[in-house]
Amino acid sequence: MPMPHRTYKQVIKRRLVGKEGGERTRELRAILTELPNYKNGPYADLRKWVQSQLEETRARSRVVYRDSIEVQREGAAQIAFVGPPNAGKSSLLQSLSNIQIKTGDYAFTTTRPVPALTRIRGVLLQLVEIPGLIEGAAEDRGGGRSLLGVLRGADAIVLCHEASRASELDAIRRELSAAGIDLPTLVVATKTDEAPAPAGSLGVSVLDDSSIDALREAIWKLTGLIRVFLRRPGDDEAEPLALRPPATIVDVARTIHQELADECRGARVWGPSARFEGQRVGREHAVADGDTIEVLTR
Ligand SMILES: Nc1nc2c(ncn2[C@@H]2O[C@H](COP(=O)(O)OP(=O)(O)OP(=O)(O)O)[C@@H](O)[C@H]2O)c(=O)[nH]1
Ligand SMILES: [Mg+2]
Repeated sequence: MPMPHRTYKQVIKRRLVGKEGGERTRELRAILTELPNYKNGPYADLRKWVQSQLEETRARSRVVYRDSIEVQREGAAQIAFVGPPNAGKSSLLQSLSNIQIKTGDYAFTTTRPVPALTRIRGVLLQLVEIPGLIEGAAEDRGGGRSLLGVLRGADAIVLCHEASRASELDAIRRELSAAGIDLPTLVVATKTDEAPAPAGSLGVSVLDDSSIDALREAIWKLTGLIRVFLRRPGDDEAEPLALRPPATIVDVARTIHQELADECRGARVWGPSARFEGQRVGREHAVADGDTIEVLTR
């Protein structure tokens, strides 16, 4: 004898409290099999309600997944900040950009990847803090696998450790290599106001502006990008464009617009790759860091 439908709905709601994702889906499915299968009336409505909950839960799982892990790429390169919990990653991101991130004197203040935009040498770069990677990440401990997935999409890694705790990087390096992640890497020793940086690490302290400037420069080198300056007719301000070498005139044009790349018939070049100032070159001319370029079209 089924219980009154109103009571039944209360019971169902109670069974769902605190359940999300797969757990909630399983519970909802179980409820569907238990519900009397009437075509009409309050029990049919109840069944419809449970089914709508099932749909909603599925949709929500997809959204939560995307919100928490994926990072929309922006800027000319993506640099991941990786390190043990409490190493000072959020504090560095904050010093390098102007975003406000939660920092804290305890482990796992940051629980999902946090992107921050910064401009280095006039080029927009994206920095991403990866929450403290722990041992076993490659076997998905602590949701490590999706974090490693974010890392895999990055262009370079800044490995952070507290100046007095360089050995904490060993476990992280093992996880990275177990996951087959092999990116250009800069090792940074943090909190050098408390302890000196060991050899092989770039020492930084958020209390020392010049160390942050040095970090900026090191990050720029790490990206491997070159800059060319774009000159437009009638415009004296040349804006920097970042390119991954080797790059040609037509690559320069393409970073501005595909149409410009199609119409480009060469360029005039001033700077390191030009034999003389204002040299007229073809589409396939290789550009160099520091060139100023005026793209010529038909
Ligand atoms: N003395 C000193 N303390 C610092 C420095 N950088 C960070 N800290 C402190 O170290 C603690 C951890 O800093 P966070 O930036 O939150 O570290 P995190 O690596 O992002 O930590 P999780 O996100 O929890 O993994 C905070 O109490 C910071 O104030 C520094 O250069 N010098
Ligand atoms: Mg953090």
